[in-house]
Amino acid sequence: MKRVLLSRALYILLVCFGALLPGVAGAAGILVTTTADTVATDGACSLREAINNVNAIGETTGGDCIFTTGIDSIVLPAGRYVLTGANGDDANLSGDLDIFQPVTIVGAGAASTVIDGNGAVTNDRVIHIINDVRVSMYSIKITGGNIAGKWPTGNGGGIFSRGDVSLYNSTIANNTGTDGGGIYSVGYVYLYRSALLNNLALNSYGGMASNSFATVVYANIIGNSAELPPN
Ligand SMILES: [Ca+2]
Ligand SMILES: [Ca+2]
Repeated sequence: MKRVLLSRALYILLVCFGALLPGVAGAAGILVTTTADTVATDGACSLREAINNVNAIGETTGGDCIFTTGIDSIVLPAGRYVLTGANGDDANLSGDLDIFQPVTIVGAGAASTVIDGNGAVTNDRVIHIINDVRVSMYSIKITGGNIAGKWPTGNGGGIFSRGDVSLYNSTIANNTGTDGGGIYSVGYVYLYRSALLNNLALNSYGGMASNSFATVVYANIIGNSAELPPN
């Protein structure tokens, strides 16, 4: 009897925990099936195409990526997702990934699921959260963003967010931006068991700059640098 009660308590705990982690348990997700940064009806679902569906709240990929009502997450298997194309658009066409709607992106581990901004080629950051929406990322590494220019164009080498961004078990490493080498956020930032490593600000705030509140729990913030002091 005691074992049954314990099991039921554990089940309830897990259900409650799952409810707190949208996209991780019990929610529908878009499965990315290629590491290539392509937008083409080719039978494969790229990360950029998955984000296009989230942004459109509908299916835009000729059936390559699923989309059904209630989709709230993108599942990103292990691999290196290298971004390509020019910077400068805010429509998720190329360069940085432009996100307009709430979404949870779930990787396989910060050591194995890597989104590489490829800034040496794109001259762009990695992730751009355009609207004031909530974006959560689990078990992902964001690296290789490289963007310069006056505010706000050049800020946030890894992530520029106008929404609420949460990172769980994730790493933001080796990104470069004008202010906020790793992250520049207008909205709230939550870092849980995550790391800001070796990011560079060409101006100020090497690891992270936030105009709002930030909560940092069990984080490693190491090796970030800025070329100018905060003004
Ligand atoms: Ca495709
Ligand atoms: Ca872009």
